[in-house]
Amino acid sequence: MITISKRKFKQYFESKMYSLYAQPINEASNEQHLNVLASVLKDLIAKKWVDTKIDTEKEVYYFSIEFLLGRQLKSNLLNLGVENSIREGLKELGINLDDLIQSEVDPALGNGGLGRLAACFLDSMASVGMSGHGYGIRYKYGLFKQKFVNGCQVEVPDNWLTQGNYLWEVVRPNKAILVKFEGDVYLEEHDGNLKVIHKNYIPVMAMPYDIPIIGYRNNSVNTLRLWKSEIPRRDFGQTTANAKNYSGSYEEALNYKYYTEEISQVLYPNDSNYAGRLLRLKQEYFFVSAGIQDIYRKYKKHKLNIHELHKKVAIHINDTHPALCVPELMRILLDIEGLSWDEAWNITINTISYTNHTIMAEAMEKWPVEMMKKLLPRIYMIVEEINKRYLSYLNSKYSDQNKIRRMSIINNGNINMANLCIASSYSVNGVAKLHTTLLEKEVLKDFYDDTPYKFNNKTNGIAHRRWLMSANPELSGLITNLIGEEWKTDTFKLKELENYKNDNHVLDRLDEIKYNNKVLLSNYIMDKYDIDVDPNSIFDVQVKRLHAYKRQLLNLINIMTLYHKILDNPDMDIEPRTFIFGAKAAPGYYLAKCIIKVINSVADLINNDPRVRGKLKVVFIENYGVSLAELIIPAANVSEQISTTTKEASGTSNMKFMMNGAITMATLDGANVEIHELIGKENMFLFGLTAEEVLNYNKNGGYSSIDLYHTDLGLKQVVDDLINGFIPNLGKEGREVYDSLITYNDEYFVLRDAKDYERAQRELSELYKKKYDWNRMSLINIANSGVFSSDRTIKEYGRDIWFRGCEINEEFNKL
Ligand code: GL4
Repeated sequence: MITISKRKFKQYFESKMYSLYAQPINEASNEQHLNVLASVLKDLIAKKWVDTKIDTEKEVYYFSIEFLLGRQLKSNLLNLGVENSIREGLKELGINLDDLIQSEVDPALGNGGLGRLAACFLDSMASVGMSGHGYGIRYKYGLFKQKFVNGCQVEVPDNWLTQGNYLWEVVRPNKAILVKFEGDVYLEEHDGNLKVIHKNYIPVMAMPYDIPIIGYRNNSVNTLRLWKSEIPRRDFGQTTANAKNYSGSYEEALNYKYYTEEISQVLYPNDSNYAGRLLRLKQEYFFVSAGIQDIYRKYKKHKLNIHELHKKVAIHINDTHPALCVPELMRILLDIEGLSWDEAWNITINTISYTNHTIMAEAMEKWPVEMMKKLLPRIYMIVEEINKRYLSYLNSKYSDQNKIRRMSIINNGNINMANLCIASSYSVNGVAKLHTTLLEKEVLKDFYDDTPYKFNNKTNGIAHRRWLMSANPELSGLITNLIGEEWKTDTFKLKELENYKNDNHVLDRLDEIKYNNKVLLSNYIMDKYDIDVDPNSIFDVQVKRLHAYKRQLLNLINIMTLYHKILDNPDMDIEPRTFIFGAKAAPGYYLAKCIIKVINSVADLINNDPRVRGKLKVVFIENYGVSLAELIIPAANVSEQISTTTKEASGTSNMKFMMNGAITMATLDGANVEIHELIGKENMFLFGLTAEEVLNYNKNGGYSSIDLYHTDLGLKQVVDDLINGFIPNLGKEGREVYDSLITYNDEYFVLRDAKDYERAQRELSELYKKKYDWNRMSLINIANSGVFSSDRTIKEYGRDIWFRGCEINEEFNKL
């Protein structure tokens, strides 16, 4: 927490304006105002933004190839507690703070849930006072911007660094690090000792850009360090003596420049899908090597004992993308520190912990041996040695050769990165109860049986400061009026809201706040798309990546069914609904793109049909991301969490919606299971196959979608609509979607669950008519959402993983 008076702030702002731009405030652009404000705030926190606490505390390093931060200004002001004085000060200078907040870029350095989770964790680590820092990549281009052209997704590059630099970053050239690719590795004798020599490598410079992560009113400022890849500068301190020799030709110089800069050029736009590209492997090693070397350098600078690294440092790998932390740490301990293999291994395995985020086979990273050998010769040698020793351990314990093959790190010419992570870490966690159970009982059963003590669950969470306090100020205000301020630092206190569940004044107020948020979203939709949506209709929202398993298609089939029903029965009594979608498809994911086109075509059909006016609307909001989520989620009545059971590891938007009072329509998948445990089936809408049923079907080759299609005529009608011209403007995309359901036997059980979904939707619609019952349910949802604060999640990581058995950080051991 910092304090600054309005008067002081104004002086500061003015002099900063002069020092940065040499011009008066009233001549500066909005962009300049924003730069000046960020610069003033950075000055204010500078003293607290200390480099390291490694001397006094164990430090956590969270490695993630994605950090989906969202805009920072509002959240920084909130956490610092200076929003009011600054708002007032700016007003007197003729500047509107909200304009500045809205004009900030939204750094999209992640795809979806996994990257956003990493950002929530940073916020929580700082806010609970943990010394925990992020390491990632400063992509020049973030996730593409999505535009619809004739209903189809078109990707536009996200050139977010238009001004060259990011508002909140500080570049630290004195801390640049050398990362080595390719080359030859061999052993040489030096004074009777064998030394590993790496020659002819390609040197790449990793330049650190630091972003401050400000804790909530607690004086903590942690760091997110993002690395940019560059050609080594002339004054670069580290030696490149053994590097590859370049002839000096112009062309070669250009190629080399390109080689280095390409690495941090662009974020891979896939969510839950592994593409196996060489450049991606370069990215992974690049940021891992820079980060591990950075930790090591800091450690040495503070003259700490290398034999005790694991007592001072916790390294967490967010999915397998940073798995090379294992061989990289081994490399440093072996080749630079000269430790024995056994000691290096002991330190490594006690330093590294790993989170698994998906059980979908197509997301599992498997790098070809040949690719890794060439790109990272020394790293590959270490992986090979780890595997050799691991196999000899397995062989000493088991005789089942199939089992050993499944557990092997290297198999069939590929390196299985999940296996490497599990074998080399002291903790493996899933991200929700069902997901962890599936890991233990199905997907990673061999490993669980072997080392059950490594496995644990950490149900995901969300930063309630961003997703409730900042995104929904009116609701936050009501909560504070009712139960006081304490919930802001202890979200379990939200439970006290249940005392008001029969208080009609409170329920009315809740209704009014939801309505106001719906008006804000309606205005946005009107401005952007010229579609008039009624804030009195049910806002039924599905926003997330577009993926077959998330089943936007199931939602669409229900909309079509409803549409036909109204056409057949124009006097039908129906609660008016606005169905809202937001979703990006990976550019190479053809079926997902077809689904987007189908939804857009159906939206056109319905929105322009006077027969359903005032009853049905469908809106697909372009370019869904963090900033839009902050507008959409507080305005939702219904939260669609309808993935095929077993497929969504956790989901996190389900938690955000719940905290904002939406009612969840769900399968018992991911963290919906925990939501259900908290509030019971009477406070949400459940439907669909159970996990057991899905697993059984999968073991027996699925169900027959074509049989169902022929027996359920209602379903047949909407499926046929995809190909019979009923939906205007739809060509091959309709056929593709049809085939996924009928020809390819509906892998995700869309048709199988459609009837039950329709039933649950009907019940929901009935409930909405009873205003107080609906709002009571909404209140109960908010009251029970406290457990989903990522503060809770982070404290559990601290207690069970990072600080386990560690005398320092008493606070986390107490929990
Ligand atoms: C994901 C899961 O799909 C998602 O359910 C989960 O909430 C998220 C964070 O744990 O991780 N895994 C991958 S891969 N992408 C995700 O969003």
